[in-house]
Amino acid sequence: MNTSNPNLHILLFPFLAHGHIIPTIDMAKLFATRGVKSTIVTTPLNASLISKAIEKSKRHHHKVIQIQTIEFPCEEAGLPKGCENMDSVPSQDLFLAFFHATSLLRKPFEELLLEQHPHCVIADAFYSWATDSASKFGIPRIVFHGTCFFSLCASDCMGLYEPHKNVSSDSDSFLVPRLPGEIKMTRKDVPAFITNKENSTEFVKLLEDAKEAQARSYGVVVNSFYELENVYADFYKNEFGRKAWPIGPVSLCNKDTGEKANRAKETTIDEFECLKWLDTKKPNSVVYVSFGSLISMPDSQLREIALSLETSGQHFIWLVKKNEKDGAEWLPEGFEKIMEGKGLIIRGWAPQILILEHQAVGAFVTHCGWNSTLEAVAAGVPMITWPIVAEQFFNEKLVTEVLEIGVPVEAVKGVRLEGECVGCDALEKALKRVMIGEEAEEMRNKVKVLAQLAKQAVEENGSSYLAFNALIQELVSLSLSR
Ligand SMILES: *[C@@H]1O[C@H](CO)[C@@H](O)[C@H](O)[C@H]1NC(C)=O
Ligand SMILES: *[C@@H]1O[C@H](CO)[C@@H](O)[C@H](O)[C@H]1NC(C)=O
Ligand SMILES: *[C@@H]1O[C@H](CO)[C@@H](O)[C@H](O)[C@H]1NC(C)=O
Ligand SMILES: *[C@@H]1O[C@H](CO)[C@@H](O)[C@H](O)[C@H]1NC(C)=O
Ligand SMILES: CC(=O)N[C@H]1CO[C@H](CO)[C@@H](O)[C@@H]1O
Repeated sequence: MNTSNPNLHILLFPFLAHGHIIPTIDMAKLFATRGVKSTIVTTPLNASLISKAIEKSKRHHHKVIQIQTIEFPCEEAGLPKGCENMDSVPSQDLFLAFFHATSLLRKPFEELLLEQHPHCVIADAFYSWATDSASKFGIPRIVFHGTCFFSLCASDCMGLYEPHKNVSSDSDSFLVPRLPGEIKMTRKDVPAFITNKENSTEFVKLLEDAKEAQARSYGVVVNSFYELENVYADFYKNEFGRKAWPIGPVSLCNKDTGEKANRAKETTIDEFECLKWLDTKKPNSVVYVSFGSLISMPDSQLREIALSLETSGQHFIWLVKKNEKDGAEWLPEGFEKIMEGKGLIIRGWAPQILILEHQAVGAFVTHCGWNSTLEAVAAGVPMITWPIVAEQFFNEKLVTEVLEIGVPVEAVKGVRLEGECVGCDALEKALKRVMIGEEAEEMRNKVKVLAQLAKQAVEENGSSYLAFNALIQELVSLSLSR
């Protein structure tokens, strides 16, 4: 390939969960706008909706985005037929079986590499085997991370120094060694995959493998922007000697309402109905509550949340996971009637970006999944943080302590999903802190500034725009030298 402008071809392989597929579609669109061809690898059931999402935005792009499917071994892994997406796994007990199924994708994936011979593979962090698969064919593997630099750094520092072993109780706090910003944690804040290393469950092993494969990969693309966490972006590159490109927020590549609303899944509520409801509300008067698409809350917890929302006196939109919450027995008696006009409960999937961007929305109760956190930043909405698993606890620290654009739900940390449930007053207190008063005003101002910086980052010559160009340039010269 001895031309000055080789026809660069990137193979993108997102993990099979919506929170991972959606930013990958956005990334493919970004490649397309720079004249780079990309192929998204997925399974048959996930493919149709991806193609719909791409179709909607075709007119903005010059280069093709292709989809290649590989069969998903549901039955072989002990999953129900047609369960090709983490979001459709019927019970959390089957998550491991799902991960196991994804490891069986290695062989068909390698066959695809042989057939497609792309110049680069950008595969999700969960596919730890992809580094070796790609290197078999002399292809660089880049890791796509659904998280931020802060949590990558914090997780590495925790893993290296294990400060949680130095304290005698779960409530004693310690500093995360070496990490800039003097970040204090307690053992309860630390994800189980770090504290439970000895007790190596299969899931912990999986995360360890992912980390190890990441260290051997060519580099990492991160859905974040430099101005948001420059200290940690620099720290990650300089202290750990890794290549990394902050190219986000990738969701900002979606220009019009149709694209923003239909993020892969069709929303369960008519987007206009939802926005019309918001139109009747005063600016910054509505709380948006969502814990993401993966985790479902116990009924007792849902009831507590309902009561907190009622007693806080705030207006709200609450997104509840659909499949197991079709009936409303978990709601306090007559709740929806009492809350009529004040609260809107959406079951299933909501046009999250459009909701967050609406001027009526004044705060976001979030599980701190990075996808959602970044969307809140980009929309300029302060957060009430309620992390549930994994690196969400690190993301919380970034939001509440480093950026100071949110407050935590002060409660029995670390056991916020199972076991004891978080009582009404903890959430109610946090809601009031973020919605009312001087501190609320300060947080709102800070996050609005960040929202502006996010938009600038992805515009021509912005930091993410330039990082994306640098990535493409590097891949071009790599492909020439091969
Ligand atoms: C990711 O983004 C979409 C679209 O904006 C949002 O609706 C969804 O809840 C997010 N997914 C997760 C897993 O947080
Ligand atoms: C653990 O505690 C000892 C004694 O206070 C200290 O010297 C050491 O640096 C600590 N280690 C970590 C990883 O925090
Ligand atoms: C190891 O895991 C088991 C099962 O999840 C749990 O009951 C036990 O407490 C764990 N042990 C340690 C030392 O964390
Ligand atoms: C971006 O930078 C290039 C090179 O410095 C310059 O020619 C171009 O006008 C800039 N574009 C914008 C929109 O500022
Ligand atoms: C985004 C997407 O295409 N989601 C689909 C993935 O596959 C599951 C089946 O497991 C479908 O239910 C989703 O709609």
